Amino acid sequence: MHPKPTPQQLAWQEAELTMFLHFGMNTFTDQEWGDGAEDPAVFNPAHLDARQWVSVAKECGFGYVILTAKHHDGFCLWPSAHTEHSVKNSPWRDGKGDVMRDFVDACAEFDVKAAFYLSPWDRHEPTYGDSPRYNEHFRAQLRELLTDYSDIAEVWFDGACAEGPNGKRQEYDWASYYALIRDIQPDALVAICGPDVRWVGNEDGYARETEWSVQDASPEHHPGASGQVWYPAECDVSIRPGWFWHAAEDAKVKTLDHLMDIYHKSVGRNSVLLLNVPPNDEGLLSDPDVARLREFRAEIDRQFATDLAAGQGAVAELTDGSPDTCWEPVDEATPVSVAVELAGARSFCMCVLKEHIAEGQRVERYSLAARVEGEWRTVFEGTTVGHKKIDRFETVRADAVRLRVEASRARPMIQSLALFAKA
Ligand code: FUL
Repeated sequence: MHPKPTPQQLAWQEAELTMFLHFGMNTFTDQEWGDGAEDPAVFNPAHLDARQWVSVAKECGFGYVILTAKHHDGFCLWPSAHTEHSVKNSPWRDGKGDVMRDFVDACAEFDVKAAFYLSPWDRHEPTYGDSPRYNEHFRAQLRELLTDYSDIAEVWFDGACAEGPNGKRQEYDWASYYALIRDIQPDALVAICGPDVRWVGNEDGYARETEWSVQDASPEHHPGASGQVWYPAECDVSIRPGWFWHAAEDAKVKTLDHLMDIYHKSVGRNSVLLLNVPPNDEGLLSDPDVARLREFRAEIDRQFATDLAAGQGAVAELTDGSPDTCWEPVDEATPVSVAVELAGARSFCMCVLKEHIAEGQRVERYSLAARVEGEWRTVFEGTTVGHKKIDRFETVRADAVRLRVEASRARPMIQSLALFAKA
């Protein structure tokens, strides 16, 4: 009755941060969208080091990394047997290199989940637009990737679609792509044009204030399903203006404040943040990007270093920091509230709430109050909570905080309530 996440969806959500690596032909041609006529000879990243990409991702707290195995220009970062348009015809490592292999090996070494982006829109492939034939070609590439590279945690499809050389619009056979993925690597999530992860609807990195992981099944992406499904949001955004690296954008890496705003409005709004950090034409993440990522990690750690509610109050389930316990009121009626008494007056300006989403998402509306010199003062009113909700308000000095669930789709299950001062 209440849709719940699969173990794979839950693990993905708990990781909170995914890194996107847009890398390929465009990195060398200074383009965002190649037309497929590019010469493989221009692909030559002299110092390519996938271990650098993944070690930086790991160090900065990203649990998943997605590589663009093939972008719209059709150039494959692995030596596909189904096209000549790939690394095998590039001068890089004398045509013996395989970016995908280096990437998955680095992910295994650093214990980060490996994922790939495979563009259905292919501007190089001659069969594109000849729908059944291209679907077969696309499935062959998918099969190749899923068979030759193990432990793929996520396959990311965007929806770009166009006419092929025959002037006909390609019709993607999504259901057959999903069936193939489920068959070969059943634990892989299928994202965006797929049933497991939902695009939030913009490329700015921002979720809505109200963000439900429970959604109506989409006829296209949930073939055979009806009613509601677990379909959590992902916010994709690039650390630079473009998705691919361009020398001219080395000075346009987003500021720390901008990234923190994105973090609060994505991870802090029940979504996963998919942050793109594009390797450069040497095959490395650039210094300004790496420096900003480290600042980003340090700032998250600083803002959420000390939970002033940890271990406080009589309702231990709420403040014990355990993902396995939660506060659940005895009866289902709302409004219902719970208070956390602090050992004394504390100043705080952020509250982090988490629902026990293993059992679904329930809270529809809530308010937070702080007891200031004996009087309860409302400091925040919100709607959905989900995996994590970060609320910011004017600093108050209070000796208790109260969560009141005003409306809920079922008995609320609140996993934690945490309080933070502005670091
Ligand atoms: C879009 C693509 O057209 C962009 O180039 C980029 O890959 C973005 C993440 O998805 O659909």
